[in-house]
Amino acid sequence: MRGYYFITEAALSRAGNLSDVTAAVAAGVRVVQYRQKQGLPRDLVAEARQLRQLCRHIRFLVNDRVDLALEVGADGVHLGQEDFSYYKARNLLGPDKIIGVTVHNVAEALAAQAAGADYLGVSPIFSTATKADAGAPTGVALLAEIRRQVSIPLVAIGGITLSNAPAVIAAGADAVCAIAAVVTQPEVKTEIVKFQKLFCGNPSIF
Ligand code: TZP
Ligand code: MG
Repeated sequence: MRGYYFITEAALSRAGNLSDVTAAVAAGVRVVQYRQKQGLPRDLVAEARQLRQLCRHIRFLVNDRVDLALEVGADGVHLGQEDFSYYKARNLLGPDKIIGVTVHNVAEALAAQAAGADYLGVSPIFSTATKADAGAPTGVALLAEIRRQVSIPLVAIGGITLSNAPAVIAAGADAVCAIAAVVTQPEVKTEIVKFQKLFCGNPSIF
């Protein structure tokens, strides 16, 4: 599991989620997370279905919404600490779906791994304006400490740019997500490819 992890962000996107996800797939990402906090349920289902189709050959995860993930046949969900409980999600999704959990410290990381999470999102590594309630930055030192203490894959997120991503990867991130640095740019595919190149060998996730 190494490479760029794509998360949609319609509020910042220049071209919209469908265009961005098409670009991400063309750039060779192996996982896309649909993160959409606002909208009518029927609109979310319709968009998630389209994205699921675009991501039919790669992993497609849904942020927060276990119901939406089930409805569109997603490969799994990504849950924050205040979201749906891991155990309830696992019961609803079954043993084979992917469940990622956001963690902010070592204790949360150990708890999520012990519960059975498939990967951890460590966030925010640096300060970010993209998520208002992201909390205090962990820095790369805490990422490295989490890397020492857990064995499941780590996805680093929050304030990551092409300049600081090498330090994040060196600290032990298996994958990085950089929302603003990618979806605000005119060529989303080109930007993602730049991140993919930071990973030695064949970038792949899961
Ligand atoms: N979760 C933790 S930080 C964050 C999310 C979704 C936003 C990251 O956005 P950016 O623009 O890469 O800092
Ligand atoms: Mg959440």
